[in-house]
Amino acid sequence: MGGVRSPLRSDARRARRTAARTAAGRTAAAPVRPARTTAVLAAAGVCGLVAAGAALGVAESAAVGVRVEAAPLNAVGAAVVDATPAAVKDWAIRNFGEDDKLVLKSGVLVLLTLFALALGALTLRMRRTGSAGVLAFGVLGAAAALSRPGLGAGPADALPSAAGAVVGAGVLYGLSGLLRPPGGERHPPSAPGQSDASDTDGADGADGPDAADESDDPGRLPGADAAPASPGSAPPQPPFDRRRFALAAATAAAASGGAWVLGRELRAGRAAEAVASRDRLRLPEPASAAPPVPPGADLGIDGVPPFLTPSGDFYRVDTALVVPRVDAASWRLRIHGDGVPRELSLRFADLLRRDLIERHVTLTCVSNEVGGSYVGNARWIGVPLAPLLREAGVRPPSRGGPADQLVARSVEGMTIGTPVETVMDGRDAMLAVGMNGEPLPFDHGFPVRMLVPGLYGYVSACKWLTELELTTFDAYDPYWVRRDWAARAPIKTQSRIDTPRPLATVEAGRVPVAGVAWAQHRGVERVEVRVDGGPWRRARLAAEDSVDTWRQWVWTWDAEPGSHTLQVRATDRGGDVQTAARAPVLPDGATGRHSVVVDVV
Ligand SMILES: Nc1nc2c(c(=O)[nH]1)N[C@H]1C(S)=C(S)[C@@H](COP(=O)(O)O)O[C@H]1N2
Ligand SMILES: [Mo]
Repeated sequence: MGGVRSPLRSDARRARRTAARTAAGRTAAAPVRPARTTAVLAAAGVCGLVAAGAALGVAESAAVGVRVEAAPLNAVGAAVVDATPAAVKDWAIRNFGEDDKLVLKSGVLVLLTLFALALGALTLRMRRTGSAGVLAFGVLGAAAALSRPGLGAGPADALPSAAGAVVGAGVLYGLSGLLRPPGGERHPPSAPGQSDASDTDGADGADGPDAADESDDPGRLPGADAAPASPGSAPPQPPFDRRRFALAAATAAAASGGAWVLGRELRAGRAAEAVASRDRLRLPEPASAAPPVPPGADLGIDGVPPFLTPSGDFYRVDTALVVPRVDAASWRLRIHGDGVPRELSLRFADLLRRDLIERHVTLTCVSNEVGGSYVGNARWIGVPLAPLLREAGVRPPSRGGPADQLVARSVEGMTIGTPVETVMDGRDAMLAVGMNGEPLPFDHGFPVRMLVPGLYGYVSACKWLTELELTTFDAYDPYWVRRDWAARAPIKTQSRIDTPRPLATVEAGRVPVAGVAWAQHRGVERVEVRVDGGPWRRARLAAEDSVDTWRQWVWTWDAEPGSHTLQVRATDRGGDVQTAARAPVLPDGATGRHSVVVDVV
């Protein structure tokens, strides 16, 4: 509570200085008021902060009884994420990368701190209005929680914010009541012409008439009125009973800290069940194992990522401010919708009893800039999706089925739409349960995520999956489509130079230029490199694992001194050459060619 004490102590010093000046015969009113005002203001700020902390602490532990997402910080953060225009979101992903969530949470906290300070200051003049302000924030938090009707969300999501706000408002009201002159004494009568509305207030915050409490008189703070009316009267009153205030503030802060910690602990306990369910899980042997990675698929060149991306290095893109911790034991998947004669409801164990496939698949994010890092290749184990849909009676549109869109829903309310035709066209679309030989990491969708080779993640790769609904593209726009991204988005043919790095300095002579290229489900046919806009040179391609995986490539450059621009392009099996035309990532993926400028010495 150092933040509480120091302003009070410095106030004591100021009061002494003021007293000395007063004794020296200076006019009291003008110089005294700012000093006391500062002390009272600081204490009022403390009131605001403690009240905000109490509100958050209570809300946090209340959220344990509802859902993590219903805790106000999470709810407001999520609502901000949802309301952020696609272009801004994309800018944030680009500039903050995987720290974007941290930046968002910090931003919300900073704003909240400022508002808390402001409300604290407001209570000095309008005690009830200030406290009511806390309630207004509760309404905001509740509205944010309710604005995300994810699965399992309901009116109860408003409760944590409401409970927090009521407690926070009470704390603010009570604490600010202590910012009045001590001893229950009435202030000395005001000099003529000075209206002194707060004089009618009881010193202990047992409020007098409303009009006094809601005084709008500018420049007049309750504590400041404790200044002696004239030199030579009674010794200067401290603006309020500091000890009492500090004790109350510290108690409230400690209690709300306790509530916060309790909430965290309870939540951790719940997460522990999910963690245990993951630890217990032994993935069955796949009925159809991935063909071994061909020798030569990994060129082993310094600076080029390995053919298989370790799960810990795999990029992560999602809107989840709290990574869902789903207990596999209580997980369910429901498959239903248009043209589903036999609805399915599956448990995790039901999935594992089916024939599993294991495949290498390269996943790419639509937000990946040309040359960007939102692409990774893993060995996935999962249940083939098309047979599951057929069991439910689903027919693709080409066979007369009424639904052309498969909407996947996650436990936290994400919706991702995929063409039914694509899912059932024979590719290895799956409900993945394993990644690189282990159960899915929580970050990547434990216990089950969808995966469809050849489609960007936002139209295929729903993590923390819990529902599959058959519908049409006409009838339903999933999450990202409502935010201006394309409804259909096959991955575009791309290539990237990983070495040399941009603006690297290299020695003249033979320099390996290398990287990766991808054209999922079509396959990479050719990669070419050129220097300073010269003729295209064919790079050596690493062995192909499958059309669904990226390929490394290398070209040996006879580098001459000077500044040079290297550029790369890939051609896919369909004969399409990666276009030079630049397109932004919105709405359906960036195009253009990656270039790197290097200095040769
Ligand atoms: N539940 C959920 N699933 C999601 C997302 C999300 O925000 N929430 N993002 C999608 C996007 S945009 C991508 S690119 C992939 C990323 O998967 P990864 O984080 O495992 O790499 O997940 C997809 N699945
Ligand atoms: Mo993505």
